[in-house]
Amino acid sequence: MPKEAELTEVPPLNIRGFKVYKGFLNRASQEQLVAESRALATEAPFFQPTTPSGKPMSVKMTSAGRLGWVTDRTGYRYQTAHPRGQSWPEIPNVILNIWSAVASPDRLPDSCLMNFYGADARMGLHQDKDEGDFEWPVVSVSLGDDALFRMGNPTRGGKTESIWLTSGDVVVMGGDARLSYHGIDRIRFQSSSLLPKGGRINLTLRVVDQTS
Ligand code: MD6
Ligand code: FE
Repeated sequence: MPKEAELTEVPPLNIRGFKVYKGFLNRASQEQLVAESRALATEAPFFQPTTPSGKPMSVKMTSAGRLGWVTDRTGYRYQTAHPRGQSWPEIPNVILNIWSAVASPDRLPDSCLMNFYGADARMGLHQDKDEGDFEWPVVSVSLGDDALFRMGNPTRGGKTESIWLTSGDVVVMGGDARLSYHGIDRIRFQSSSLLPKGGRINLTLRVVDQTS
């Protein structure tokens, strides 16, 4: 298990259930995850999602696991097939091991969403609420360029606080933070040498189906 770092408490973000493990993955583990991500993208190519209103998102997206998250004119949802029709690849064990270490080995995630951020990509404030079960956290892994992560509240509006996520950081949003609004304002393009051409990969792990 690539656990190299202790939990770093992030003092300004004193929200129960929100945890940032700074530097959870060392360089070798990050490189391994990049290789796994490339293999996933070969099987399940990145596509450009559009919001239900028809606006293209600035990130490119694909998934692994039994269920993948998609968005188009029809709406936001999880489905068993890539937009091109094939089933999603399995979630690699190295990614599941991160979940087991920071969430729980008792219930593995159904879905791993992979987002790619180029120079000008961002992610507006959103809640992750298309899952059928909010008892489990959402776990995210940052690879590549630095990203300014903004954390809000369980309802829209109000005060937000921001932190820079860097390559190898792992974020856990559970408990009171599970349905909090959050997003990425911008990345610092080519701030990391992990991806030679620059950019950022974010992997988010989710339990979608209710545990019976
Ligand atoms: C990102 N992250 O880091 C976007 N969601 O690119 C998320 O949307 C996110 O980091 C749920 C839990 C943790 C996250
Ligand atoms: Fe999210």
